[in-house]
Amino acid sequence: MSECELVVRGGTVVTGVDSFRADIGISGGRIVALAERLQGVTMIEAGGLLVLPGGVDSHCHIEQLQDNGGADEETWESGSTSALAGGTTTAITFSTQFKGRPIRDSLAEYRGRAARAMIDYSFHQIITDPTDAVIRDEIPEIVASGVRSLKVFLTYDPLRLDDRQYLRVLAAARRTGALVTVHCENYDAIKWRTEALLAAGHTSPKYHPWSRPRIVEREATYRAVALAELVDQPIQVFHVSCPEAAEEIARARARGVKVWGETCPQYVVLGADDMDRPGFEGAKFMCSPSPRDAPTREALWAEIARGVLDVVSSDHSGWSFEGARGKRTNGAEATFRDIPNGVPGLAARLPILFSEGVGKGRITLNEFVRLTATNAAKLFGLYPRKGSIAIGADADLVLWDPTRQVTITQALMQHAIDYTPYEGMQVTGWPVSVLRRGEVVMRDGTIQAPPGSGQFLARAPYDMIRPTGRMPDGFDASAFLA
Ligand code: DUC
Ligand code: ZN
Ligand code: ZN
Repeated sequence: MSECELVVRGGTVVTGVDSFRADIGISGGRIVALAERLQGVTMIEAGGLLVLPGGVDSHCHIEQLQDNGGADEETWESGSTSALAGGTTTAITFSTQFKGRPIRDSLAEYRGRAARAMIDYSFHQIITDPTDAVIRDEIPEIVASGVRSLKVFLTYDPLRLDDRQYLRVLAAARRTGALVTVHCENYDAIKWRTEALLAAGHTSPKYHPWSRPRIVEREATYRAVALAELVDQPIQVFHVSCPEAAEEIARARARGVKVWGETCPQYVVLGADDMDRPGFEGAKFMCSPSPRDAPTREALWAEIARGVLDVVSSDHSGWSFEGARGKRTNGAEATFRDIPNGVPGLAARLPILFSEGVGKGRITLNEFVRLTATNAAKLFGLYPRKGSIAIGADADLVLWDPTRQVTITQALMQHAIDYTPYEGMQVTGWPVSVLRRGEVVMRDGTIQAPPGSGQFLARAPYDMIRPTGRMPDGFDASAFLA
């Protein structure tokens, strides 16, 4: 065959199903050959290394717009840098809806900011106010533009939807061919317990998990899934933190409901006890749902291994610790209710999952690839362009040293946030270089991609999220009501 522009030689190629020795030939940013002894104009040696598809992080918050006119501390440049440092080449982030303002305006502003990305990207559109105009006009328009997933919150002021609003979004998604992703916690139960905890003087970060025990997640997960079943609309449950919520997903799947579950590194390695560190330190670990206890973490690994939770995203949502912004935005002594939720984890995602998962025998190497790249690419309509090593796929590759021992530090994360909750954690396995569409964009932690070199990924209709056609009494209410 003709000479390739670039060949990655001598590595062990790992996909979601296979591991094999092959050279990878790349031309025009795509994989054009998988064979022995390929020749390229440029050769990259991968002997002794694993060659993985670039990580696909389908849930992270980067430069997300806020209703006060600001945006997340993590910019597209810092967020891309951190992603590439950790072996992630594609991310799906969030465009927000501000009540009373057209979504198309905030989406356009967000797209403008994302134009500085160095990774490839797509968006979920958050729906906070499903007005008639949003349901009839804006959602179809947004989905047609390639933003083929909607995000809803069943808790959090001022984002949460009530059940009727959630049904409206499900129905609109069904009509337009979008996936709905759901934050599942019970709004009133959390509010009630939070008020009681504060009245009792329990204000420190330690009480954040007390405000939202596992049952509030199970309840909301059950409800989210039941209403999705009623409408016959596929959903993904975000950031599952406990086996009770996973059980609701598994039961629905067994009945043929199209529901998928995601979890994140913080739920398999951090714990509620981290929020009990002295002083304000616990705020560093505060995210919702809350990290739980050791038996829960082990139960989550089991749900990952049996495929109920089939995507591990970062839910990277950074708030710096020092200074008057970030975690202290509502004061240095803010109660757990008023401390912003979220932990940064873009760069740590692959190393933690590899080390704690593959390294400790909880998952296989191919499962690791499925969980960190392939399954998200499939579920969000990016496959096989992303998430695979196959002829025609984008040449997004991670050269991975499975034996390298690293202590995670803030400096290695290369994000804009001023801490990592994983500081000091020992991992085995680390990305040594990253290719994005055939260009070397990271080598030994040094990022070589110019801002603006990332591409927006418009997502076309795809089969995986096609409704089943089954609904109670065969009556499609979504066809009659906007
Ligand atoms: N919880 C979310 O739902 N999103 C961002 C961060 C968090 O903790
Ligand atoms: Zn969420
Ligand atoms: Zn999130």
